[in-house]
Amino acid sequence: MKKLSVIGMGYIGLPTSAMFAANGIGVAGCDINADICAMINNGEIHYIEPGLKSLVQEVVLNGRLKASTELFESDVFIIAVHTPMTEDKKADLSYVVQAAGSIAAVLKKGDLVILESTVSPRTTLDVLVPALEKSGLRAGTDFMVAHCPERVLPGQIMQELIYNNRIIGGIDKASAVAAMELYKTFVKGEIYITDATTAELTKLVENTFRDVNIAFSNELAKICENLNINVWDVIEFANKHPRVNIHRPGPGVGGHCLAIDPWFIIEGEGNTHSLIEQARRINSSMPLFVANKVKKLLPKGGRVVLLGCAYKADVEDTRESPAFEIHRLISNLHNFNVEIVDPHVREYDTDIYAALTNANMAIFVVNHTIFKEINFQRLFELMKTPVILDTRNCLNSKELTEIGFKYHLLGNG
Ligand code: SAJ
Repeated sequence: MKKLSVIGMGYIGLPTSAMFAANGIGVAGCDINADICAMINNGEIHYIEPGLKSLVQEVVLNGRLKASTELFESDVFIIAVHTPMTEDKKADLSYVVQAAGSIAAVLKKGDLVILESTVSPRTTLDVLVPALEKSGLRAGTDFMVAHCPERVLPGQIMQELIYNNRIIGGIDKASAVAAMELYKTFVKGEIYITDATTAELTKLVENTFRDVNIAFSNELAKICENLNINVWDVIEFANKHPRVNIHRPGPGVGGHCLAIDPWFIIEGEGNTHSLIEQARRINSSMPLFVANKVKKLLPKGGRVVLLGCAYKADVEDTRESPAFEIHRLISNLHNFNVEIVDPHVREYDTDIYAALTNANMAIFVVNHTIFKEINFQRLFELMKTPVILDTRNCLNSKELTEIGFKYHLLGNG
């Protein structure tokens, strides 16, 4: 039986470890954060992901997953550390390099190293391999290296880990095949093998496709407001065409993937990225678009409540969420007092009705399912001026208008 170490017990490393462990492979989980390791060893997890906690409890209890701050000798190493973006919008590979350094210290002949973290193109060849070769061993001859980017959707990670297709890029065929054999342990989707750089760019391109498509829909939202028509109708009708699939406009694009990955493509390119960069800028302009709309609707200012600051529906993750930029922009307008409420985010989990008492406007920034349970009749009675701005088209406009709300929709002129 092979020994597997997974470095990085975060959003991807922990569920991946639990999945291997649940399928019979002993996993040594490694993280620089001792508190996280202690939590895992107690069968606890440090973030919310449906289905993860029970699986972690099971594999910790049966001894197949054990976390430590130390990295031990293994046969396979999976790197699942995060790759933040630097101030100047480049991939910060320092955690990958640090992980590679600790692997190099225990690497032996015949080992396989797999990079799951999202990285800029050529990182596997130009950064990871040289860092591992500091061991004195040679990649391709003494050990194998593959890039197997994660592609799972937060909130559905446990199912998607099993059923999504996977792209695996090796520094050579043997590396790709060895990684494929390993993932077959639990992956039921197709596994496609290629070279490392192709796998790296493919991963970035998937999220960039969504980002560019969303930018298109956001631009349409602006155009429709100018034309005094409803963008949601336009998109719905256009999407009736068999070859059209326009994404949803909104208050901006958040999360650690779509808002970041396009920059990893742009970083290594000269002048060939104007479309990708422009799409980023359009999506980043949406909080200002929302703030301007608020100013137009409430010219005299007042108390405004933002509902939702997670980066998308039904998650607790607030990374890159446009809500904070909207908050900053509206707060900076004179005579506005802005509050955030989000039942999914511990820090902002305050009473919705209390927050909206005497408020002049409720802005729905996130389409959390839980918002559907709001008693709008009660809200109507509590608010000073019953104005709603729906940035996600997630509310029942007819019902709200009947209650007496002034309902406004992003993208509807
Ligand atoms: N959004 C819109 N309009 C849309 C779709 C999304 O405004 O039509 C916004 C969301 O509100 C959110 C952001 O975009 O703020 C990103 O949300 P998302 O659901 O598109 O994606 P993520 O970031 O949660 O996960 C993506 C997924 N990639 C793809 O679907 C191609 C996931 O499979 C990846 O594993 C993940 O990125 C990642 O880790 O790269």
